[in-house]
Amino acid sequence: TSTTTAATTTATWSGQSVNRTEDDRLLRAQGEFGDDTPISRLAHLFFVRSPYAHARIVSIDVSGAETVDGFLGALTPDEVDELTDKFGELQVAPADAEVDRCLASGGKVRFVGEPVVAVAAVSREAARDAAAAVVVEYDELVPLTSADQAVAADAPVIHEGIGHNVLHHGAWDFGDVDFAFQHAQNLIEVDELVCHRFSATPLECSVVTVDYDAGTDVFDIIGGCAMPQFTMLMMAGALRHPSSRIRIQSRDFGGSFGVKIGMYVPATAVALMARKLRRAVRWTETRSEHHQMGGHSNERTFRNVRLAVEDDGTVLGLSYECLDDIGAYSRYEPLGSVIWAQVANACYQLKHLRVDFTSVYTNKGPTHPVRGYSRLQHMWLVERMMDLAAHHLGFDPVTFRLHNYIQPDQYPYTTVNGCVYDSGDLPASLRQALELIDYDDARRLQAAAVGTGKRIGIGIGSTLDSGTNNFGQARLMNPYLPFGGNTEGGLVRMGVDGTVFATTGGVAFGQGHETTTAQVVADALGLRPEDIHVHRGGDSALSAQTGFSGSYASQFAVTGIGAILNATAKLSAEIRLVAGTVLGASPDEIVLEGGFAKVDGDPERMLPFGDVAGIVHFAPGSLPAEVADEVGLVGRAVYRAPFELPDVEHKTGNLTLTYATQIHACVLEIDEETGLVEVLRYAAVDDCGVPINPMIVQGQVFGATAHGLSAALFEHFGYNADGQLLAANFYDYHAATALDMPTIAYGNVVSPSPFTPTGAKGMGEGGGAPLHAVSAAVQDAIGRTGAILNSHASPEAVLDALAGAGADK
Ligand code: MCN
Repeated sequence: TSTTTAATTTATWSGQSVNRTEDDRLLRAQGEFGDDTPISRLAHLFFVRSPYAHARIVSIDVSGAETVDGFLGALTPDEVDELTDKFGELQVAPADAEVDRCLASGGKVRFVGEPVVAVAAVSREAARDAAAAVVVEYDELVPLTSADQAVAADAPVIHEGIGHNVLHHGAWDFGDVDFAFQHAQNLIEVDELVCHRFSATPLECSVVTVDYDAGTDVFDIIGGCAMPQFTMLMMAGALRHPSSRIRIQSRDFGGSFGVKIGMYVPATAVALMARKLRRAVRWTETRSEHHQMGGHSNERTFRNVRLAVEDDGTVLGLSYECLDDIGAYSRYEPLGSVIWAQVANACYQLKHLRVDFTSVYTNKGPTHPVRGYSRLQHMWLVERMMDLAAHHLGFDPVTFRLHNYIQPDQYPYTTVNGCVYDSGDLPASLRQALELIDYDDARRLQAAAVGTGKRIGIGIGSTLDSGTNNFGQARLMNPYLPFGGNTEGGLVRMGVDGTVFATTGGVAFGQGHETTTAQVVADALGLRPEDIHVHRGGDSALSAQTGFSGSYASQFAVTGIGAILNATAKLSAEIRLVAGTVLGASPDEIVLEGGFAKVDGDPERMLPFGDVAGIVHFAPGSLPAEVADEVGLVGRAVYRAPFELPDVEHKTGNLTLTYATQIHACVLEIDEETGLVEVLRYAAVDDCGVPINPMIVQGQVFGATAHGLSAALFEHFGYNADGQLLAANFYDYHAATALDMPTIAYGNVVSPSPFTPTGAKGMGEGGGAPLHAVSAAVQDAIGRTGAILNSHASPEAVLDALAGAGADK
């Protein structure tokens, strides 16, 4: 059901569930994934990885590898230290002294699975054998496997150059928290809550192929890369190589969900090997390797969490301390320390907020952005506290939320830290979600289950997906960064025969960009989506023409489509100028329809697009010079968020452009004996403003829901005391399959964004609502006898909670 109508008035294709253009080639197995590209004289690379979490490297002997048939070459840390600079980082001193290179640097290894030596051979198998023959001698050091160990006064230091294990510390104080705590009648306090470590497990692990041309000194890189321009910059810096001589091409790839932003690290080793061997080299990551260093989510411990609540249920203020365990290297961190602030209020009218945030190094796999990066942990905490407060004060969680939600007439809503939420209707979304799970009936089921050995719980997850801005927020942490928010580029041109081509800056790896781009361009030029040829921006050579960007932060629907629309408007103006000139009309009188430029209201006077292109490309002399000089039938444009820079001094940020909401509701059953959880009913209600393609939006919602449910119920990257990863394969790390998934009832509400060209809001990340909904439902099943203090509803955690461990205050 929709509560509002579309903002676009002339849309024929936008707003329709047009079938995805990309599916035809993917379903016929004609996609081109990492391992598919045929390359002649291809060498294969395999990494020798550290078996220890923290150790000094005493010696490395590659002579054994040299005797393996097919061996081609090896790359050692000493060579890497000599040939490269450390990767660029976002952090400021002293944490910028971190040593991060593509192989273990500074004579140490810092997590199990860290690449130590790279070996190349004529086949993948030979490379693996050669790697196995490399002997590395280690001197074990004490591993730090928790954030608490890392901040202890006598903790060994992971990066000696820094001198301690703290990457970043920030105190964020918005409003007047002390006032809130002095005046509220109720204080809900929890000592500790933990958001667990999981990841995204894309279907395709990373595959990177690098060809090096000694003649032109160009690295040609093919691999799934979510941000080609960012990767190119990181690699250019590390390799001391001009970025103009690094080309990155991402073709089809089986998902990123944020984690493949880190591909610049292994890709740098592959590039060095390709240059060393003067031949193309491919690295194909195994699943275990991916689990070890493919990028984990932020593992966050919240302490001294306090929520101030009035007797009538009004939430006034929240404060907490937080320790983020980011693993051994700060790949894209410490952005996680601050990016939660985009959603400081979560979905609520919170007036006062204080967060003391510390992110620390440990001897675990590095964290990367993972769908909902850093924000979902904050929102999980807020949702948890809402439920605990409702339980404690005797409110129904639904009533409590409806009372505290930001109300529809309050948008645009300025949050406690100065972000502007654009639009939303949370109460309508919640009511729809409750209808979809039949809330009243679920409560009856719950009552009927009492005493049966099964418990029923009902939970709500309220969440936001904040589209468009990472870099603006990064300035809050590091004011020296040159970034002032995100832009995205787009290029739309007409070929010599009138065919229209569109090139996006965003990279597509499953989101359906080809289709939605074709829809909006078709509308703007009076064509059909199948008439538009879309180049996805996964090629840095192409996206260099369109602008810096890639795919992250649920931004394509806003910035990517915004740029494409701006570019199309420029092309449209040129078409109308040429046609008007030829047909003797003003450009304003020309309408574009069905592949023709027509004089409005005069059906006799029209020019096919092919003729427009023909005149411009082959007969420019037939146009007046001032027109011919103007038109190239190319529209190139950027789109940027129309906001000012954040006020760094006061730590406020208003560069995020859109806030899609998702309200999930869940009914689950707990087996009191085993602690097993079964989801009985599930509803996801999305409000991403005006959908460009409702079917694609629904697909994204289903994907994000499955991801979140899997994280909540199954996925966990645990480490033992030695720093060994306990879930390095799919036997030990259960990622949900279709069989594990409940039927998801889908609903939508449309609150158009007043800030975007189509009224759309970015929504692909989903915001982690299933994590919140599952924790809430387990809490509801358990009631006041225990509190759900961990985001992972494992059977053990459920049994602990049932036993009343960690009772809420
Ligand atoms: N869309 C729409 N109407 C809207 C909003 C979005 O039709 N009102 C469409 C867009 O045109 C786009 C898709 O929905 O085709 C997602 O759009 P958006 O929310 O802008 O997100 P991005 O395209 O920028 O993609 C990134 C986002 C993120 S940050 C993660 S993480 C994620 C996600 O998308 N990773 C994914 N979805 C994924 N889907 C797949 N299959 N694989 C991943 O790795």
